[in-house]
Amino acid sequence: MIKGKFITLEGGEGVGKSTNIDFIRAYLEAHHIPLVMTREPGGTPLAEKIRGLLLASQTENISEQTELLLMFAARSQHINQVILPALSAGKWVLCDRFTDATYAYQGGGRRMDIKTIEWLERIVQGNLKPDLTLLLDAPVNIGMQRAEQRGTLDRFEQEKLHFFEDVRRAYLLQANLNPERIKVINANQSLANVQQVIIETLQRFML
Ligand code: Z5A
Repeated sequence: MIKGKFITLEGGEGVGKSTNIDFIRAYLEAHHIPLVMTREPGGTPLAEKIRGLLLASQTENISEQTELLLMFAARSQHINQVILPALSAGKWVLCDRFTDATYAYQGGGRRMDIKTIEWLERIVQGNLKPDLTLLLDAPVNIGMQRAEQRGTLDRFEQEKLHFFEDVRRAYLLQANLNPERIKVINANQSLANVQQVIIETLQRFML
């Protein structure tokens, strides 16, 4: 039986997920909420190995279908080993990316069939969906500039501008389709302002 709450943080390249997830964790912990913080792809030793395979630049071409199946393989392990046990124990789960990223990157960026993604989502997740998703949104060039300042680019980060434009469009479509769950936050403003909106959103969610 699920007792905890499941919150996910989403957004394109360099929009500030890593920066803000620590902020959200601190906010929830200050409210004495028992919390597990995790990420996708990854979150268990096996799923982290799959993440390594997915992010590393490979000499062998990874087909789109392989990429999609690896995302869901990692997710299946993560859900069963970490997310469901934590939620059942009454903990909240705060996750850096989840299935909305699959709709955005594999569906939008790679243009894979959405029905296939929906089908895998049903198999792997059953009824599990986040209770709240914070979608950090910024123009692609802003996020790319921020991310590039960090140096080496992973396999996804080497994609071209139009790929990230498609990812952003797909994320915003997901938000339009799920307005109750997905809250879009303008990440193209000062960090202080972004975090003020995050607090307001969390306060409404916790009422
Ligand atoms: N992926 C997928 O394809 N399908 C899936 O189903 C899933 C994932 C789950 C790994 O994700 C890749 O997996 C991801 C999609 C794919 N690839 N990409 N691209 P990840 O979460 O590890 O990777 P990421 O997108 O590369 O995250 P990121 O680049 O680390 O971005 P970020 O965490 O959103 O940004 P950040 O590190 O917090 O911020 C970047 C810089 O901007 C940093 O210097 C900050 O100090 C600065 N910053 C942040 N906010 C601001 C504001 N408001 N103003 C100014 N500067 C700021």
